[in-house]
Amino acid sequence: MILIFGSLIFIIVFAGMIFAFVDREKNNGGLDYAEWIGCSTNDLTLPNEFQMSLCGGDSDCVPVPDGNDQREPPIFDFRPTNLSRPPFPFWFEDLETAIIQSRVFNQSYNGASYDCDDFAGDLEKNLTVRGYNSTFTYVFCGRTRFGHAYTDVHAPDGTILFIEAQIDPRRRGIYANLDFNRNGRVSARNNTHVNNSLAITEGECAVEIFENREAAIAAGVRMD
Ligand SMILES: [Ca+2]
Ligand SMILES: [Ca+2]
Repeated sequence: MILIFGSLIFIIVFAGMIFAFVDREKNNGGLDYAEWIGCSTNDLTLPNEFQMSLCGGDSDCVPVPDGNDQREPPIFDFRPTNLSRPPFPFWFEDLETAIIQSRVFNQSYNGASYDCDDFAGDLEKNLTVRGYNSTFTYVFCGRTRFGHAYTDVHAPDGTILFIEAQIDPRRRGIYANLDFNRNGRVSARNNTHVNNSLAITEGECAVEIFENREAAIAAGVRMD
């Protein structure tokens, strides 16, 4: 009797585990999200922690806003590019060649004088000169007080790639997935900064896209 009862409990628990797994897969559209989106890490459950490691161990790569700006400027949705089936394969190859030739990733990280915003700003300039529609993205996460900067490149079909400028493209992981809440789009402010760490746009973070690093500073983003 005890044996039968124990077996029954085991079967119920095991079935629960299977249903939990199926449900999780269903929420992700039945796809391995990491492979689908071409992101910067194999484990997207901790995107912020992964990005912190890219700041040379300095989690305050760019300062997090702490003001009391109550404005609510419009939020735009950007579509990340599916890197497993890129619509412009030669365009992607050329882009990676351009990033390698820029050699920005070879700069030495220095938390006081050359950190993420400098990498991202310099790569943006370099790619713009090479003819790419390139922009600069500032990310801050209010709850964790994490800040980071990326270079973006806009693909010919209007989708956007967020690039970790501190990584050699010959290694995996230069494309960052900023779809923190996994709803298939990156919600961001465009050329506008809100100095309020609670003014989030994407998951628990705010994503702000600017023409370049200088435009971000002019809009009020603090860079160290
Ligand atoms: Ca999203
Ligand atoms: Ca800096």
